[in-house]
Amino acid sequence: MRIFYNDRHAVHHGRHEMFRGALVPCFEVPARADLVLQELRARRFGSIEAPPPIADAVIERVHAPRYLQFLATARDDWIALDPANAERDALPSYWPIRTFRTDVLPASFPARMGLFSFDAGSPITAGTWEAARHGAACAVAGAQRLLAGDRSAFALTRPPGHHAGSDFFGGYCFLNNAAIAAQALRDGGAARVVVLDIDYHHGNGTQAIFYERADVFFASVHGDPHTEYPYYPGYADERGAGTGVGANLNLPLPRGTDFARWREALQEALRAIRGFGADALVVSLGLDTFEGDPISGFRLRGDDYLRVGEDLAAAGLPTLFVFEGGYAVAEVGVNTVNLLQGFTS
Ligand code: SP5
Ligand code: ZN
Repeated sequence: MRIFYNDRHAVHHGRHEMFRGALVPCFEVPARADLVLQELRARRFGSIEAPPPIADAVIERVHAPRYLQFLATARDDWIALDPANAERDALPSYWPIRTFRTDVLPASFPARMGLFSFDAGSPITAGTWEAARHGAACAVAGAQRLLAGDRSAFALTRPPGHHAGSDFFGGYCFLNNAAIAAQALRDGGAARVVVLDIDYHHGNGTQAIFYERADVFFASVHGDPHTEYPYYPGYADERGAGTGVGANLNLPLPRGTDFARWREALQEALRAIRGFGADALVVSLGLDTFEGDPISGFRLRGDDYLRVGEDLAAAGLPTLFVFEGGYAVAEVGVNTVNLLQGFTS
């Protein structure tokens, strides 16, 4: 399996996120990707390479130009507010809910930041734009391998992507790597593509991007939004809209769910995927379903990921894995490579 590694990921290293009124250290840290890379090397799994650069046009297939413009200049705009901001990360404080105007682009940077985000947990740092762009390049390079006939590929990158929508960031995500890859597969000739999201958190960004489309099926197994982040989307009755009706499947599960029950939901998603008749599969690979995850509530164990990989392989589709969440840093490398090993065994 070819692994496209984002060797620029560590330039995005947020200091703090807002949690219940306090700034706490970021959960989404560079060591996560470092430890996956270390485990891949230790087990001599796959061939690790750098992706070719990505063209803006490929990102623009998924993300709105005014949002990309915002991200590209956010750091400079933040420092222009106050030179002392060079030592701080940017977090939003204002959001335009419901009846507020969102058609006018505010001149104020903090106001623009709220327009393009949905939480205060996703700091924009000095390296966010660079790391995110290189990450999207990894996902697209993997998609190109599938189009060239490879059975599988892995985009090892951070920041993650599945919470980012066409024109918003949040949930530690800025560019939706999985969605950009799915679109690249479509544009490269795959008629029907599936994104299967097995991160603990609902992939609201990916769902939103493809919600009205019949050519990209989105399926997600995740914590019940009644109690779990991102709270507002992710319910089972979200089935798609317009021509996309039926091409969205949410399988929310309660906090505390163990592997046996989680695996039944995975099988249900895989049955739906088989029925859809896809040419390629993109897996949003979050490892925050692990029992030791500090911010999540499922109870998968290390060896369970071998079985997950086997189940995914049984779908029989060219498969691109895109790294998403997983915050039990000490175990994230072993769990990730277990899953990939299960897939290839
Ligand atoms: C990609 C991904 O997995 N994003 C997840 C974003 C979750 N953000 C909300 C985190 C809430 C932190 N809860 C801390 C609990 C400490 N006991
Ligand atoms: Zn997650």
